[in-house]
Amino acid sequence: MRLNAPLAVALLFGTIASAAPAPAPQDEAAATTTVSADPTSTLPTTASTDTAVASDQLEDLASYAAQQANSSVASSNSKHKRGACTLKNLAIRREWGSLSSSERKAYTNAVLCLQAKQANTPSSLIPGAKSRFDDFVGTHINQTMTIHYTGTFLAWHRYFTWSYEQALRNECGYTGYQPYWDWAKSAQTGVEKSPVFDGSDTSMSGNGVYVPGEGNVVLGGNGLPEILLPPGTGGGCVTSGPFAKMSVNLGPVSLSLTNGSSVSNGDGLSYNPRCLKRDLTSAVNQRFANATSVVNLIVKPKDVWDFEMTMQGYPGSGDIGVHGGGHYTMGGDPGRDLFVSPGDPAFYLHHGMIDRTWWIWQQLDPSKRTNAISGTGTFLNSPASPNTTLDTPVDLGYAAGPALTMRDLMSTTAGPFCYIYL
Ligand SMILES: [Cu+2]
Repeated sequence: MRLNAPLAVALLFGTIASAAPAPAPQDEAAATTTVSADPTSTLPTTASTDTAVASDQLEDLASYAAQQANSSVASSNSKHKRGACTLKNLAIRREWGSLSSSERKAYTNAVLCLQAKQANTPSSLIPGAKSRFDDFVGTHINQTMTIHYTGTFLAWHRYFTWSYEQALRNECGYTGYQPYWDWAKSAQTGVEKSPVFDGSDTSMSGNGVYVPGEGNVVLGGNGLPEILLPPGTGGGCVTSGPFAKMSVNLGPVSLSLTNGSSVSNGDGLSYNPRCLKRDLTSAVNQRFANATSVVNLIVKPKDVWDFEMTMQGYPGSGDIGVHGGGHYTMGGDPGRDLFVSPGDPAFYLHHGMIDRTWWIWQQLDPSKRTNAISGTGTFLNSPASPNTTLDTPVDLGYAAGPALTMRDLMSTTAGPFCYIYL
């Protein structure tokens, strides 16, 4: 699809320029998280405002989810023997900080390999897509308006992140699995000190060079209250770690700047090589994606509409959710660009955590939540479009294999997927 330029420029993570009527949730709200009597009863039902306590709550929720997922894989194998996913081949995705140095290097080396491999996308379609890595960025740019604030948001990004992990493994010899970035941890330490972004050889590269005198990033407007985000501690090119020399080839499309404006380069599909910029912003991490926010997101919403809207931020609420929170914590270019954000390799660690959060939420009531979908095929249903269903196709273009349906993407241990998070 081609993007409508003024709308594209107005679009930001977590908010839009014009409020559109929200589609009615199509799934019934589950009354409570407690399904099977006992184990969940010891789980937190409200998030502690003390982030140290909330961090423990998050650990409890995550380990409950892992037990739940493990036992469902074990029982589906013994009862039906149909699933390709067994306890033996079940992949475990881990937090970046818990990987060894050599595991982290294996991961970043595989990403560099994808960036050095020829694109599959024909240059007639996306002239700026020069590498396999860019195939993913280009696909995301092309579909931005139909995969955010839609019924496909969670599942699309699950499939996208999984396909990237598969490309790293199958095309670049990576033998590990997709790591994730736990925002709750970096909110405690400060982003610059987190193992994901500390700029060391075993990080995902660090901050950009400090640019003095930056102003605020301004989100919202046009009838919605403005959200002001402070600048971070960087702003310029990333100069250390594995991605110091990488080239961002696509975009910008709707890049928020720190003087309150935004910039675009048309549809963002032409070749526009430039450095990776970051503007690490702990204040954004601590405001929107701390442990309390994550636990709240997991325990409060009882239906998937509330879950996905809370995660992305209800327009006009002043909250950009953990989704916007993570993106704007990275800042820079393409970190602040809703369309081009997968051009920062840390995108996939952020979306690993997004997926993990959804997965934990699903495991709290699997029978009701595994296949719960709410929303339509267009950004906040503007323009109006049909409801997303289990039969809705999800096509990642040249990034990945053939289109799948939503049905295939709802569980991480059925269909094509076989992974859990620790
Ligand atoms: Cu996205």
